[in-house]
Amino acid sequence: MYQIKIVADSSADMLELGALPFTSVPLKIIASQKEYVDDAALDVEQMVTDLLSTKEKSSTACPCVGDWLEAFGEAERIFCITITSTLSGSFNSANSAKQAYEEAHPDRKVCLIDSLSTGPEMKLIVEKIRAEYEKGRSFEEICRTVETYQKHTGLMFMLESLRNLANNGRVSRLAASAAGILGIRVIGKASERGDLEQLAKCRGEKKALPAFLRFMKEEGYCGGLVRISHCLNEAAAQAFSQLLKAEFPKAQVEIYPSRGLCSFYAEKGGMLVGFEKA
Ligand code: X90
Repeated sequence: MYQIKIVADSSADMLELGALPFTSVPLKIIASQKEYVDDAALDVEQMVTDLLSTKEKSSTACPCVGDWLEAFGEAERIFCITITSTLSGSFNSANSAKQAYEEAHPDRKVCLIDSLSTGPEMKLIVEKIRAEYEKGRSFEEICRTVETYQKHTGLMFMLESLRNLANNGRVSRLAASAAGILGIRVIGKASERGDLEQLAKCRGEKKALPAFLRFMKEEGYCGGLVRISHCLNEAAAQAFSQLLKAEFPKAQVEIYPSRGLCSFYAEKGGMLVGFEKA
């Protein structure tokens, strides 16, 4: 069997992939006093706490071409997954790295995937690649399968604040102004274009979670895999998982804390849900 390597930027919230060669390429979070590298050493909770205590604007930076090339290493068949190209330059620099890599080594190949999403939806894609590889599928077959799979996965979010998204021009000020009002939760999804689309504003998590599930079903969820990442809000993730399992007892749900990049934008209390859909 041929050997593959999977490379994803750190917005996938993944640090390793068991036995398969995997590298996470960190984005950076840049605050006035400090730069945080979104790698395994980052203390996410500390970063979120630091950022909450400052009024100054912070920003982020995507990996550069060299970062991607370094992660590709000497692998011959690479699956490379990025955060949505609509909101980040990560895909662009990965694409330049792919061109350079394939030109320098004509026998090597990079299958580059624009997730048009982030976080838990990227994790589903990575897991799909692993499953197909373990079934013995060829590199080309897996590339095609992933393209189809992406049409059957979605990402939804629940956020308490859109401040960092608005400060960095990733959503409009108007969209951001409702969140930030005490108790308001914004529910939305990754649109087909790969940006944020607002679905509803709810007062309080108690109302938001059932609404979240209703929207998820409207999006086509019918019992498939679910991946939930949260920024310091395990309680909401657990409560949501219970609601979901009450209707879909066989649903396979995984809950985990988001890493740096997603925690920066989802902010304290935020929850991201990646799911399979019809
Ligand atoms: O290149 C960079 O500096 C990174 C910019 C990333 C901007 C958006 C990150 C969004 C993270 C927020 C909720 C989910 C949104 C899904 C939209 C596709 C998480």
